[in-house]
Amino acid sequence: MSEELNKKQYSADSIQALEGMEHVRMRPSMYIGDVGVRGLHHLVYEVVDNSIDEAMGGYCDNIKVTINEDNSITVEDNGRGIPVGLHKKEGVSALEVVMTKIGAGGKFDKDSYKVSGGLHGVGVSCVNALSNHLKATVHREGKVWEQEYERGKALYPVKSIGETNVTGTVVTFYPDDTIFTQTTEYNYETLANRMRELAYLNKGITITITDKREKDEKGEYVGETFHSEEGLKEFIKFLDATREPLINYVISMEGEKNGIPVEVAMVYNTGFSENLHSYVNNINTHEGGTHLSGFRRGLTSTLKKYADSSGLLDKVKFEISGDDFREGLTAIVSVKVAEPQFEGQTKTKLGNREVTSAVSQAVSEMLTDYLEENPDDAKQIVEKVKLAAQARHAAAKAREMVQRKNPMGGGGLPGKLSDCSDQDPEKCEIFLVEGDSAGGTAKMGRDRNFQAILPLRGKILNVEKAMQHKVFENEEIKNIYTALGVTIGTEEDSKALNLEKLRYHKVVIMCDADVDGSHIETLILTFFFRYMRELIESGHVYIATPPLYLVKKGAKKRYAWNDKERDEIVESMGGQAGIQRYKGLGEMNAEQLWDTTMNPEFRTLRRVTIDNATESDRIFSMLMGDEVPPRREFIEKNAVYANIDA
Ligand code: 0RA
Repeated sequence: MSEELNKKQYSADSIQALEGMEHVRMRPSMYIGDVGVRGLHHLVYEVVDNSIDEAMGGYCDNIKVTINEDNSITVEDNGRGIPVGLHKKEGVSALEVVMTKIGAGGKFDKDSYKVSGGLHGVGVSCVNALSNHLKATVHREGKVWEQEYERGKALYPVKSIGETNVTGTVVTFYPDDTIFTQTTEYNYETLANRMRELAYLNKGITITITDKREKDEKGEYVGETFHSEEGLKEFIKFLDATREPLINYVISMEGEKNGIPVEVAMVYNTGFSENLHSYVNNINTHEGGTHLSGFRRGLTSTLKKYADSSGLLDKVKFEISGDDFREGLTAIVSVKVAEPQFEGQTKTKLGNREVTSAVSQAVSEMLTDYLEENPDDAKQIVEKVKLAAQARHAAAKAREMVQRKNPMGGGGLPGKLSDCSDQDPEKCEIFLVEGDSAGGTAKMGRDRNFQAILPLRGKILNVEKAMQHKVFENEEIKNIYTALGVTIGTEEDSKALNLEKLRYHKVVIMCDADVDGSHIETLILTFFFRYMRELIESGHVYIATPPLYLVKKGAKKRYAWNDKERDEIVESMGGQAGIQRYKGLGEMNAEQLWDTTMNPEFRTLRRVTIDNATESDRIFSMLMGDEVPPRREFIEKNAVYANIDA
């Protein structure tokens, strides 16, 4: 009995002890999502969010983020400075409470409107817990205050180290490499993209990012300054820069509805895809939710009402659906919700019911005014909607064809597919291979038990520039649908992808490591991004990485995936080795392809993720769209393969 009690007591104590900072270190993923690249970058967002909060309260307009030479991060703002006075309940300075108590972040400032905060809203104390070392410097009340921490524990009480005539907070932290075991190296572009996004979402703030690890041609540190006076209105121009506008005007509104701050901006382009981006408290809600439903509802009802009453639809015989109003539409919806409920697989779907009608009303008012004041634009939009409806009817027919040929529908698998024998989707993989000849090699090299091969002929259709029915009529694309066993339309959503009968849990794109190969890879990814995004989001899409070199000396043979590796291998062989550069998969024999690229024991597959859907959307439309200059610039900046072939 007493032993029993002891046990209970013990576990209660251990839970107590684990509370807070220790728990963060023990279960970091619970707080920051993961301890990979994403989680590492999340630390920065968490610290910056505190400064954004301060800015949203109107106390700060300048935020500086620096990647230091040693990969530590400094975030600096010109806000009021975190209070350093005694926190009565805790008996230490408020700064120490903010930095070392989980969930304490700024709770003692009830008046300010706090809605920002990272994906998990865990606060800067989490960052502290997950850092080897962190230093907080506060400029406040004429003095400079400082406190340092190791793995979340204060090294000394707050001390004054000098005088100052400004206010603000500076935080420098070193991510703990025993927690972030994969990497502690920051990616400039990832951070810069988020800072740009934050600057657009919070107009008026200036956010500067500097990378002290790298200098440009002029000998200056790499960096950018982001500042937007017009917020979403400018954001949408940035997102749609490579598309051809249908109307030369950004429709936008900003205001409060039922106590919920709502901001919306939208434009129509001549393209066919729908690009909706939504944010709640500066967080990108990839899975949408009630705010996006409100947007759709407001848009459809207002446009429909206008089109009906203006007589523009008088001679139209077919029915017009909600989707038709969104073809060629790029829109951003940003709301601030005091107590957001996040749902969905990745917790990025807003659940708060009250938000739907707030956004819907806001959009209706905005659009009604706009349509009345701009009858010419209104007519253009309605004409586009009519065309979209027409095309949708054609697409529906083509899509039926895709579905009828579905393996479960009895239509049979594509003739070009070399299927595997195992029937368990979880164990099965399909390789989408560029060209029939590489397809042949892959077919010979594979393990036919669980690996299927689908050769794709030449360049697949650029879906970014094609109307929907053309996409569904395309042979290669039909083959992909049929081979994968996925269909379009679920009970909930007629356009959603149905993955229930997915036949392979790994879908691997295998292309040559050259310019053409990477182009084809981009075309296939564009197709997946626009038409099978759920497949990417559920983690089923991978890219194979064939080696670039074979290094030979005598009987010794080794493969290299980049120049550095090649040189190291040559050196390890004592120099003077023969080097073969693989120009394509076709130059490898079946055994080599298996050894290097297909054998699960030795290969490297890169899983495709959508880190930042907003940026991905922009890049796909740029890479696959009509305008050449931005594409050339991107390719030159990212020309891994182009250089090799030059
Ligand atoms: C609570 C109260 C006050 C400032 C802050 C929080 C604050 C926190 C952070 C985090 C990063 N930068 C920050 N700047 C300010 C001040 C309350 C007052 O001065 O009355």
